[in-house]
Amino acid sequence: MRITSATFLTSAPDLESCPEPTVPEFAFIGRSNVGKSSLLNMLSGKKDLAKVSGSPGHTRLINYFTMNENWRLVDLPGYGYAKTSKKDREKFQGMISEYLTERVGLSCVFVLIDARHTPQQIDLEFVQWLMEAEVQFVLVFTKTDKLKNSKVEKHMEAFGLAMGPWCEVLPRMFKSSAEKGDGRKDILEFVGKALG
Ligand SMILES: Nc1nc2c(ncn2[C@@H]2O[C@H](COP(=O)(O)OP(=O)(O)OP(=O)(O)O)[C@@H](O)[C@H]2O)c(=O)[nH]1
Ligand SMILES: [Mg+2]
Repeated sequence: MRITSATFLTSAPDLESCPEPTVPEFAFIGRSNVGKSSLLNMLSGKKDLAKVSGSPGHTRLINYFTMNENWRLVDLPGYGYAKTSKKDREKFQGMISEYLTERVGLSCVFVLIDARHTPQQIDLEFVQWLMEAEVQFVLVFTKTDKLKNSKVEKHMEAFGLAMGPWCEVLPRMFKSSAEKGDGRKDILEFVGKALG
């Protein structure tokens, strides 16, 4: 799929404030700092579309972007940001889980995982929760430019193995580098197919 236009649409503090679900949407989620906003910019071909930040925990809202005028990318707040208060964390968790389970028009969730690490409990728990909630998702292993491909493959395989006990059919897995543009073609092709 070629991206011919990508624009910021709106930011919503909760599900209720999200725009009318007139076109299918794809949401990015993952730990704070995993590279959600960077991947969104890489896919859109506009490097300043979503705000990228050196300090984690910046995206606090459900940020909507319109792509090619017929689908949307949604940048969700990151989970697992240690410096947030317990109350704030619970508020976010409630807001995110409501969005993920109830949003009409949500086609697929991209769960971003930092390719540099062995499987992390927080990511596994989140993915298990998505399975139980029957939310459609795929995995994207980010920042692959930062390590050897053999290591990336090893971490992806380990993640799949860790999911084994509660997951019969493994989800689709992508690799990405916002730095190098790797994964762009595959992810956009996947979206194109989902749009039908
Ligand atoms: N080398 C490299 N750095 C990346 C890549 N993706 C993101 N980064 C860097 O990682 C940091 C965090 O990126 P963001 O895109 O802001 O991450 P985020 O998941 O949106 O973070 P929050 O909104 O705070 O949850 C920034 O310094 C990015 O430049 C990548 O593919 N390669
Ligand atoms: Mg962000």
